[in-house]
Amino acid sequence: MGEHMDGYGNVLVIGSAGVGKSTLIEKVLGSSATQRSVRGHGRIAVYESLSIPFRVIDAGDIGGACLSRRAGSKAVKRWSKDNALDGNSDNDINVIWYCVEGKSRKLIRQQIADISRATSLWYSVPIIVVLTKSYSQLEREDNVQLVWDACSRRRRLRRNVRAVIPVVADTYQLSDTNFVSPEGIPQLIEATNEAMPEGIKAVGADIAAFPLKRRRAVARSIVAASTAAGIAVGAIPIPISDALILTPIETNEVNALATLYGIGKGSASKKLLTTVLEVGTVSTAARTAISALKAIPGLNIGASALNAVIAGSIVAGMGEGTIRIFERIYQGEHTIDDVEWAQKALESHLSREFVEKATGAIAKASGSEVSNVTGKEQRKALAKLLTKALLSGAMSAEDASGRMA
Ligand SMILES: Nc1nc2c(ncn2[C@@H]2O[C@H](COP(=O)(O)OP(=O)(O)OP(=O)(O)O)[C@@H](O)[C@H]2O)c(=O)[nH]1
Ligand SMILES: [Mg+2]
Repeated sequence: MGEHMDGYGNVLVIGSAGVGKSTLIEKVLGSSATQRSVRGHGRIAVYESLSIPFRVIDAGDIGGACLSRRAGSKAVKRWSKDNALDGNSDNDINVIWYCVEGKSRKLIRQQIADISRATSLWYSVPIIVVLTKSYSQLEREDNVQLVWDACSRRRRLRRNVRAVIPVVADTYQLSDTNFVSPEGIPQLIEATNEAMPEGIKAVGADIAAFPLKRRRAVARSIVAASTAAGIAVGAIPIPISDALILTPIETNEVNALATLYGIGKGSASKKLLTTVLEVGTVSTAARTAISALKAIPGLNIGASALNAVIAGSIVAGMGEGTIRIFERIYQGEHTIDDVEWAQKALESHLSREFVEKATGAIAKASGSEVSNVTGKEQRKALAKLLTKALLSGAMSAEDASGRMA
């Protein structure tokens, strides 16, 4: 299984049980990654993906209990040796991701104290400390500093630890309408490549392309979570303008996407972000889209479900349109000053392709899987329906042509 990919570096992932190693690997490599369980090597699993320029080895809980540390280290050593016997030159571990749960300072201190021992077999291999589950934005900076301070007291770590990266691998739901967006995956990919030895490192356009693909996947998960939040808010009957009640969710969505694509929140990009938001909330394009969706004939879902699905559609359509704009800025085809272009592009997206797709999705919403359930179950079914119709494959036409209408 999984053709051997030449010239790939090897990343070894270490961390206690349950810190989020598997989740992290899945989000970095994408769902199309191949997994090889290496026979006779204990628990180790080797992951490869065409979209990422390195191989990732999950050795389980090497940093944890004594027994599994020894077994895990032995398994990795054996894997390296066997690979060498096969004539593979790329048998060495090139970079270590040391995963530490970023949720509690006490836990971080304990786990950092263990790095030296857990990585002692790979004496001079660069280490990237990944603070997993860094859900609290407020604590991220302090936690990173805490790790650097702890490492600075140990000579080997001072030399080997190259980066400390807070990560939220997967959307973390705080409530029906509130969530923490994925964070840190592109930075981790870039730092890992940076730490690779010359010759293995992906360079130039190659390395830029890898994070772009992964960014798009992360962007989709931000939009999916925002859509679910839009549906939840839309289901609550509030007597104000439809588009306005979505403002907080859309603000959150656009800001998360801006961060993901390296578009700052400073004064230079303020005009762009404000314009994008206005298109999605108070513009004629948004109002026209909403009226078009409301006018779909023959729907047998209740008023609250209808409002919910329209709200979700708008958030999904906004998100998809925003991704397209930010991607092209990220690729250097436009700048954050091309506000007029961005406005037109988003308006055109909302008034044409989007309405067509959303209309189809909403018509489907009167089908049995939605109308036979109520409450939370119904909102879940709606979210699934909308993300499928409005997000997946939505970009394939642009992928082919590299252009937006
Ligand atoms: N929402 C969210 N959940 C996460 C994240 N990272 C880990 N989790 C959850 O934390 C739990 C443990 O994550 P895993 O990825 O299985 O952890 P692991 O380190 O592979 O665990 P072992 O294989 O048992 O050593 C799972 O329920 C994950 O869904 C994250 O970034 N976001
Ligand atoms: Mg796991």
